[in-house]
Parts: sequence; C-alpha cells; structure tokens
Amino acid sequence: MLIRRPPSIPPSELTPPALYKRRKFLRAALAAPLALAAPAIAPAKAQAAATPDYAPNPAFTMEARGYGTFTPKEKMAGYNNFYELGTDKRDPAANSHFYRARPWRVAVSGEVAEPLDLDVDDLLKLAPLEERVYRLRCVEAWSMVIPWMGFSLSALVKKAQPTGKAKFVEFITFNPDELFPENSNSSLPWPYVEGLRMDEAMHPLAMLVFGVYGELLPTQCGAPVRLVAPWKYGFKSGKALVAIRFLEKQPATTWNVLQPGEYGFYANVNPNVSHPRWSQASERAIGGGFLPERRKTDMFNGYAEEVAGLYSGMDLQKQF
Ligand SMILES: Nc1nc2c(c(=O)[nH]1)N[C@H]1C(S)=C(S)[C@@H](COP(=O)(O)O)O[C@H]1N2
Ligand SMILES: [Mo]
Repeated sequence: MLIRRPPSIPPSELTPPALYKRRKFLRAALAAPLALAAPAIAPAKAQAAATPDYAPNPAFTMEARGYGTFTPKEKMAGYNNFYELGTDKRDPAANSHFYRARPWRVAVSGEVAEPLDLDVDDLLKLAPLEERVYRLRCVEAWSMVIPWMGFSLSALVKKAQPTGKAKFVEFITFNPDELFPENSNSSLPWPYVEGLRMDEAMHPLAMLVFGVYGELLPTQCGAPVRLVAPWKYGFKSGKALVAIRFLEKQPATTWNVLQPGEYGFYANVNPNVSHPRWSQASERAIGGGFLPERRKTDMFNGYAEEVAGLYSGMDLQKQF
C-alpha cells in the first residue's frame, strides 16, 4: 500500500452527526409498521434494490463500544481503498460508475457439502440484518468508525456446511479486466484475493456487509457485498465479492503475495508490531471534526477481549 497525503476535504462534505442520528431514528421508527412504504432515505444512486430492514445490534452501538464520534458518511464514502476503481483515495467514488452492483451473484464452493450460487438479494436474506458500529483500521495508520449493516459471516459458513477438510476461507473480488476492460488498471494482479482461517471466519465479529449508514453499500465501499473483519487491518476486508471458497490450504492473498515482509496473512491490528516503513502504535482517527485526531492503536483494534483467544500460542511478532 502506498503512502499518500490525505486529500483535503471541503467542509461542505461533512454531515453533521445530529442529522445522521435524526435520519437513523426516523428509519428505526418507520421500519416496522411501514415496511411496504417508501424508504425514509432514498436508496444510494445506482442501487436498484430498496434498503432492507435491519435492527441495531445493542452490543455494537457507539455507546456500547465507547466510541466518541463516528466518521461522517460523506468522509467515509469519499476516502476509499478499492484499487479496482483506482489507487487514489478519491478514485473509487469518482469511478463508481465503472460497474453496476445489481444484478450480482456470489458463488460459494470448495470444501463444502452445499455449494451455493446466490443472487446477492437472496444472500442478504440468509440471516436478519443488523447494524454494528465497528472501527475499521487501515494498515496505513488511519481509522474510521462506521455503522455497518449485515450479519455474521458464520451464517453463510453454516449454510454451506464446510467439510472436515476446510481449514481456510478465500474471498475473491470481481476481475476488473473482465467487468470493465476499457477502464481496468494494473495496479494489482487481479482478482483481489483475501482469506481467513476457518476459526476466524466462524468468529461472530467477522461480518458479511451489505450496507453502511442505513443504506445499501455505495459502490466505492464495496457494493454489493464485502467482508469486514474489524480486528484486522482493512485490507483483509475484501470488497465486491463474487466468490467464497473453502480450502484445505492457506490461500495466496493479494498483499501478502506482493509484499510478504510488509503484509502478513493474519494482519491482526497490533500496535507492537511496526510496519517496516512506519509505526503502527497510533493512527489518524477520521471522525466528525475538521481535522483527524491522533489516537493510540488498540491491540486487535479494540476487540482483544473477543478475539485474542484465537491466537493463543502464536508468536504475533512472527505471524503478523
Ligand atoms: N477488492 C478490494 N477490496 C479491498 C481493497 C481493494 O483495493 N480492493 N482495499 C482494502 C483496504 S486497504 C481497506 S483499508 C478497506 C477500505 O474500506 P473502505 O474504503 O470501505 O473504508 O477495503 C479493503 N478491501
Ligand atoms: Mo487499508
């Protein structure tokens, strides 16, 4: 991952937190009795489907996790890593017309009793949709606090019924050379591939995400479906997934293959293990203020209580 100076964000792009809260309240109040009425917020542009119903998970609200402020939607949707749509942080939003996120199919295959080939709008009905506020911590030492909408990846894993041989799960993004050949770039070898160990994929924190801020995912955020594994650096959270494969062996993952000395397979957020070119001890927290705040990075991005047990007995300096 390259280091770049953050683009300056004009103040007009900021959504006051009060406005977001009010919209969210409206949606919550309207969702149940008026399920068939027009949605309170217009669905994101270029999204054919209506915003599905969802409920906040009380264990993952701003208050429950002790987060002071969330990242305004406009900041989150204007500062992205999604190399398929370009390498500058502003490219993914500017190039979001490169593909349509619907209709869209996701294939589940490999070491499973039940291979699946699902339309994304059926996939999102697999389990009740919840909103969870997670901090996403990029390996480039910035973080955002974002309300994600989706459900635990484990729901899909259970549905696919992995065989005893399945030890890893591989997440594959569309290939831009095929989806939009005229606009494809060669910044990475495509497709983008990420992976988790089976026990990580089964951990309830690992989330299959279909929306943010109470709406379906904008294209630049990885529409129509992505992973979010919040205790890991952001690059583990593959966007715009077309295939999920269960494997016996550890998959070859994009950044790990390119620069194994810099990006480990595990990529657990760890303030004690520096990137060879910069410290990971602190991060720029991109929040509601005009300037990002500097904050100390937490072990496992603040989710140590939940996930540390997955790594007992491992040398996290070596298996980073
Ligand atoms: N397919 C794909 N997924 C990807 C990336 C990418 O370039 N391509 N970038 C990753 C990185 S480095 C980060 S930090 C997060 C950023 O997610 P966000 O833009 O929604 O905040 O997406 C991850 N998922
Ligand atoms: Mo990242």
